[in-house]
Amino acid sequence: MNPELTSSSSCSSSDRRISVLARHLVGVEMDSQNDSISAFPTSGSDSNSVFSHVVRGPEDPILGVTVAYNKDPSPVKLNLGVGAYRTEEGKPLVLNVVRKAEQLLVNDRSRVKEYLPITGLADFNKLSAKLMFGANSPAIQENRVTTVQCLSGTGSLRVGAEFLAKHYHQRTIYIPQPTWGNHPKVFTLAGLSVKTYRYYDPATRGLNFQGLLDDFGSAPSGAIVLLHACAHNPTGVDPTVKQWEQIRQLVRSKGLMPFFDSAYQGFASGSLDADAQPVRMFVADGGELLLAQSYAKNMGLYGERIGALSIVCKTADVASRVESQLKLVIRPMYSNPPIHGASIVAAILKDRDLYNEWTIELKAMADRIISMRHKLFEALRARGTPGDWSHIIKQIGMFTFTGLNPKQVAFMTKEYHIYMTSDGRISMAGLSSKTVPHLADAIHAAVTRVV
Ligand code: KET
Repeated sequence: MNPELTSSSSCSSSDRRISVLARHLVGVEMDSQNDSISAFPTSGSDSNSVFSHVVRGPEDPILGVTVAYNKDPSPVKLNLGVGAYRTEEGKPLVLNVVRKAEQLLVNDRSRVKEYLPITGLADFNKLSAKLMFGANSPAIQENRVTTVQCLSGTGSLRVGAEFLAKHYHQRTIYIPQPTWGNHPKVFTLAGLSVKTYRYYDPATRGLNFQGLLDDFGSAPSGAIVLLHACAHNPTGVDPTVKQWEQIRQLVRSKGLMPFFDSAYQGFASGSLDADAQPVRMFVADGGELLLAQSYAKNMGLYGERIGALSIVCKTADVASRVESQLKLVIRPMYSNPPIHGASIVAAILKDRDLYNEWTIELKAMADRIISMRHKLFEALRARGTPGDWSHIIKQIGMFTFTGLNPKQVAFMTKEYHIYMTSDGRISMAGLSSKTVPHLADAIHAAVTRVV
C-alpha cells in the first residue's frame, strides 16, 4: 500500500468532512441571522419585546431620595434621607476599630475564602446573641437560642418571616403605624399578612400607648407583633421601661409572638446594654421570640450587609430543629452568607480592647447626633419659627419625625436642595454644625410659607 496515497486519501476525506461541517455551520449562522432580521426587528419601537408590558416601577421611598440627591448639581445640597451616619465634615465614617479589625484580618495569612456554612460564621453568631441577650442570659446558657448570620437587618427579617410563614400557625403580623417603609413589603413577600397597630400620636408627637394596648388586646391570639427594639424608625419615640413591661405582660398573656427588629442598638442611649433592655425583659420571662439584628448603623458596616436572626425557643431540642429548618429557608435563597463583614464583627466582639474601643466610637456617634438635635432646636428658636419644636430634642435615635407635611418637604427640596423622605423624617446623623443653619432656614421658610 502506498503510504502517501493512504495518507492523502485519508486527508482528503477528512478535508471533505471539515468542509461539509463548515458549510453546515455557516449555513446555520446565516439562517439564524436571516431569522433574526425577519422575525425580530430591533430598531424603533419596543413593541416586540416580551417585556414591553413592563411598567417603570417607582423609586424606593427611602433609597430613592439618595438617587434624586445624587442627580442634583447644587453645591449646597444636603441628604437627610437615608439613615446613614456622617461626620461633622459630612463624610461617611469608617470606624477606627473596623479599620483595625480589617488590618488584623488582612495580616492573618491563614484566612481563606471558603464558603461559610449555611448558617454563617459560628463565632459571629454566638457573639451576636451575647451582645443582645447579655453574657449571662439563661436562654444562651441553656442552648435555647439559634442564631444564623443573615444579610444585615433586612435579610434577617426576611429569613425570620419566611420561617414563620412556613412553620408558625399564625400568618398575621402586626407592624406599628408608622414604621420603617420596607417592613410591609418584606413581610408580605415572605408570605405573611400585614396589619398595623397604633403607635404614634401626631397630636402629642409621642406614643399612643393606649391605642397600642387596645390593638394588641384585640389581635387574634398567637399573632406576630413587630417591635422596634429601640430608637423607633421613623418616629424616634420609644416606650418607657414601665410601658415595655406592660407591653410584655400583654404580649405574653395573649400568646402573641414578638419579632424584634434591632437596627439601632447603641444609637438610642449610647449604651449597648441599655438599648438591649426591652429585648432582655422578654427573654427573661422564658418565652419565645424572634430577633433581627443589624450591624449597618452601630458598626457603620452598611455595605457589608451583616446581621443576624436569632430565635429564642423553649428548649434546646426545639432550637436545634428550628435551626435545621432555617437552613432550608436560606440555602435556596442565597446559599450561604458573605464572610468579610462577619469576620470584622467577630474580631471586634471577641477582643476586649477592640470591643471597648467600639463602645467609645459608638457613643461618640450617638452623642454627635444628640448635639445636632440641640443645635437644630436652638436654631429654630433663634429664628422664631412658629410651633413647638421640643420633639426634636425629645426623640431618640437617628431620626427626627419633624411633622412637616409632604408639600413642605417638596418645597424644601426644590428651594433649598434638602433631601428627606416625604413623611417629614430627617436623618439627624446626616447633619453637621455647618449645615444646621441651612436646614433651619429651610424649615422656617416651609412652615411660614407652605401650609
Ligand atoms: N430595620 C429598621 C427599623 C431600619 O430602619 C432599617 C434600615 C433596617 C431594618 C434595615 O437595615 P439593614 O441595612 O438591612 O441592616 N433603615 C435605613 C436604611 C434603609 O431604609 O435601608 C433607613 O430607614 O434609612
